[in-house]
Amino acid sequence: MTRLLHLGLGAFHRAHQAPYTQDAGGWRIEAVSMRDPTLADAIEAAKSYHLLIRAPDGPEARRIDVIDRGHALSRGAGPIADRMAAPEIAAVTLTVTEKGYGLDRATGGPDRRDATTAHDLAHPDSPRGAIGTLLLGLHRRARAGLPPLTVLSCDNLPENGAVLARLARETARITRPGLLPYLDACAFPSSMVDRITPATTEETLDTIARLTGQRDPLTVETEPFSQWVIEDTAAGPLPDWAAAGAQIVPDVAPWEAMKLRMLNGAHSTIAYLGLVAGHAHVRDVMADAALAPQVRAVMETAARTLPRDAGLDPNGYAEALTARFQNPAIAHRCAQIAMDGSQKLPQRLFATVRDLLDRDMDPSPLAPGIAAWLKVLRDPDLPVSDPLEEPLRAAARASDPVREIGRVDGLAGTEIWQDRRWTNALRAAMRAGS
Ligand code: CS2
Repeated sequence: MTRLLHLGLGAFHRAHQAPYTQDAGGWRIEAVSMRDPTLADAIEAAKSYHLLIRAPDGPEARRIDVIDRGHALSRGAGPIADRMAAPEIAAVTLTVTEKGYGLDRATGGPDRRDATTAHDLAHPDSPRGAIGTLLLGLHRRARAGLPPLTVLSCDNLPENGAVLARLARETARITRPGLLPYLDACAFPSSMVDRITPATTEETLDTIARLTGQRDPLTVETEPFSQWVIEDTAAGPLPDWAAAGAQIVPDVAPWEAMKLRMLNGAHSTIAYLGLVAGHAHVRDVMADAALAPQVRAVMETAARTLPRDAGLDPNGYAEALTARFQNPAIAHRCAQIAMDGSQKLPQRLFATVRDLLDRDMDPSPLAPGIAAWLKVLRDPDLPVSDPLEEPLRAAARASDPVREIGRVDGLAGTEIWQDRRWTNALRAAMRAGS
């Protein structure tokens, strides 16, 4: 029976939560494509797809057939909300990307500058975004007298569960105050998700055809490594994800901090250093003798900000990350990781800088990546896909970009841009990289 409703049918869901759910057994998924209706139709018609798992010593194919139905949000939120209000549904999971939350990080509430969010606040019965759809579904579910749901964020945001719970409440306060008690009864566990999933290319399809005899257009390529750490709180039953290898823990925060700051912080650094140096892929940056030590320095510096008593192994993690980034079989494009910097850098790098400054530690190892970000923003020939592209590019091109970036409306975590210890480090990195 379908018991999980997932928002965000992108490659990451298909490479991460879907295989965990298949391995857990018994549960089936109904998934919503937030943008592309053809993907929803294709998944529903095929009822399966391939994972192409790229180990350094050769690829392996795996068939995933745990997704039964596909919905397209662009065709209207109503049918999706109705499914959320079906008695057999017990949990909603989300991979809608950082910007998909429409979160105002300064308030924790909805960001009215975001067009989708503004629309959903004005039209809560015909939402176009993730939070509006979730609230419409929960509203119908509450009205039907059905038990509350577990709502599990699987996006790369720190304390993603708590952030989502607060955002849902703040939004409901405006659009559906009557829903607040029901929201209180739902559970919003936090989770740390990890699996490198480059965008599918023609080469992905050629390889899967070679391995399986079928050129499956729904193939998703990924790495062998996979990790999922889930907070131990729920409103009802969940799949036995622990049996499938997930870690269920009382507090996800240390795991999230390690992953966001070490993996994603290094990843964004790689992406911008790579774009500036003319490298297409992560592995090329890792093979560049001038750049690889800078990446390693980001990991090691981020590790100093992690809690010491949480059972983490940051040294082992850095070793493993280096090998994952070097994986010669994975062609992960710098341009893919570079997108949406304004949504990613606050938790990946700025928060680390802030913690270093608070402890009177040197943040300069994090400066080259940010300096490269500014350089990318200044270069009209380099790709920037970011909801704040216009103001960021303008700030980066100003005569004093370091001062102006800290003033961009909607960019979070910018307290550090007032601190001379950070701005001096950044200016030095900019001079070194110019
Ligand atoms: C990447 C992540 O695209 C990006 O910004 O840093 O998607 C990264 O590959 C995953 O978080 C790995 O788990």
